[in-house]
Amino acid sequence: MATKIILDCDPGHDDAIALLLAHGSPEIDLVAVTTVMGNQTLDKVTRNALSVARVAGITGVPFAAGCARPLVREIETAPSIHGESGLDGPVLPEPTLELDPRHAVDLIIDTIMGNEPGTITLIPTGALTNIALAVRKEPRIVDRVKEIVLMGGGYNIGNWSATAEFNMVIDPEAAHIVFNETWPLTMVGIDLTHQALATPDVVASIAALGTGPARFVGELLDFFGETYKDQQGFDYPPVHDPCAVAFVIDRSVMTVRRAPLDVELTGTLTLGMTVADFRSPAPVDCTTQVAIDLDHAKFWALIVDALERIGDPE
Ligand SMILES: [Ca+2]
Repeated sequence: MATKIILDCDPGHDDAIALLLAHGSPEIDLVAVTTVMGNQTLDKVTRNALSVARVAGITGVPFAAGCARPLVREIETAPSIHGESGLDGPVLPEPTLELDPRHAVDLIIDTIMGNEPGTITLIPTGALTNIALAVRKEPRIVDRVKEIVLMGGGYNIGNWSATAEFNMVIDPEAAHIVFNETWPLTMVGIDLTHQALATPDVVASIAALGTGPARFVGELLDFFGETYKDQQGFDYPPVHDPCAVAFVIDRSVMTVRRAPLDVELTGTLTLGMTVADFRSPAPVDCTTQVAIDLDHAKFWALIVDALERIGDPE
């Protein structure tokens, strides 16, 4: 049976590919999409999510907008990586889906509480603001979700600062709330996602599909590749967010290690740094784990397969 997921995202080039991967994979039943400020303002990332829905041919799935700023801090966006629109590169089609009238936090709660216990997987690929507010508003979701598989953080490296990853450092208080609940949680951080490089062979196999959505992904990767080269010194762009979706599709796409997790809230050099305690053995009550090694070929095969299944919706 397909796994029901809520994708909580801030599209974002890699979020867009995560959405396409979720929609095109038979192992996934996409039941809701929620947005949060991050890569760009809430209005922009929400419009981007709806544009990607049109590209992918997604219908009948509620999309809801969430938090327009972090819990405590001022909003910080990433135009240097994602451009002024948040999804620069391809022409973004006019959305055809109507936005759900509910706030993302309420759509998340309604979806988790309205489904059988242990059936909804949360996949956050942006700041954890919506998830933190949802668990404060309805604490019963902790025992009710199947698991959380999030993209963010890292146990060795940072990207937005020397020690912190973007999704974590823009709302560390939200991350603190999410990491300190007892739900099963997998952190797919940049130690892992920096292995998910869109290498020339990958780009060629996507281009060979020849469909509209494949061209869209190619244009996303062109822009993302340029900014990652200029801003972060990468030869090829690391495509972070689909890694979390891939893990839900196929556990064997990466190795993981159990470890207690937390996030730094007060450091002057380490604000937003995620800390995984790798001392052995992990406590018996530890419900968190971190992603270690990616199977690059298997990961990209999932994305190519999903795009192939999506075909040409328009
Ligand atoms: Ca994202």
